[in-house]
Amino acid sequence: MKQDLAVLNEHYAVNGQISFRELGDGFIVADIQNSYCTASIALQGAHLLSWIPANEQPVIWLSTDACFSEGKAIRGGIPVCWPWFGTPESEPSFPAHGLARITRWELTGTAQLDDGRSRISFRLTTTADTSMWQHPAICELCITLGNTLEMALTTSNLGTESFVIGQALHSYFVVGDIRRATVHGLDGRPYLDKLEGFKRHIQNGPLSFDVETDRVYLQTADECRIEDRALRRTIHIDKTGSASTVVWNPWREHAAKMGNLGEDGYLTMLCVESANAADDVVHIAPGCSHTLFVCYRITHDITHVS
Ligand code: TA6
Repeated sequence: MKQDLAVLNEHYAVNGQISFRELGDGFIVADIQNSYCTASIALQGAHLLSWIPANEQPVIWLSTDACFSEGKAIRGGIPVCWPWFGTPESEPSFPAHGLARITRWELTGTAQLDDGRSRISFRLTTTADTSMWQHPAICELCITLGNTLEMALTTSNLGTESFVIGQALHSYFVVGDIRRATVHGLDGRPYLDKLEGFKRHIQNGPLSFDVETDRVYLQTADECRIEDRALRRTIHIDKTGSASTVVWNPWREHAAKMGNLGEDGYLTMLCVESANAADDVVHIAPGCSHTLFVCYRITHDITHVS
């Protein structure tokens, strides 16, 4: 059954917690509100657009210049990069970060949990005939929304041959001022610096930001923290099933070239992406599956606000 607005609101709305609306020309969004948070998720890409815990500033950044039209990547939120990260060397014409984020997913479930949190799940099915990715597979995203945000991205191989995926939850986080934010949890980890032709380095201490930064950290399963001295909060990024962490801020010049980050948008966003990219891509055998899981939460424990 085609999942149009009427079908979605009839079969998947949850009274007072989950409803659906159109952002124009068939671009459908789920709105979630419960005692812990409000959120919005586009059916294209199962793309989370916002998450605002109660009594908290927005946690997920969305460009004021983001556009919502079928088949076009959305600037901000949490793009699901799948089944490749970046652009495949062998297929430079393929869309950056995969086909999942520019494809409409099927809604598979909505629920209000006993603890009052909301849960919503989506599925993307590929076959031997899928353009750019001829593998029978199912990619599922289960999102649980409360005063924490949990996302489980599961890939199942339905075919008879192994395949390799690159993937990321390409999360754009809100910071009060990128110049007063630091990322902790990557000290000592190897990383590929995209701005130096993916030259390999080792991270020394926390990351601070005063220039364009675009790095793929490898072999790291560790929790990351964004310490935001401007908003006097810490965003905690826990993960499992992810060996890479990507850190990106375009800074002024690149942001201006990209043209859709809004006026000085780069100053209030920071991507810390839980991924499997570069050396860390995932091999999935027939009949097997893999899950990348993240949990985001906020604490207010920053004392030094220099
Ligand atoms: O995740 C970092 C990155 O790969 C950067 O190199 C930059 O291209 C960013 O993603 C934005 O990608 P997008 O395809 O969303 O414009």
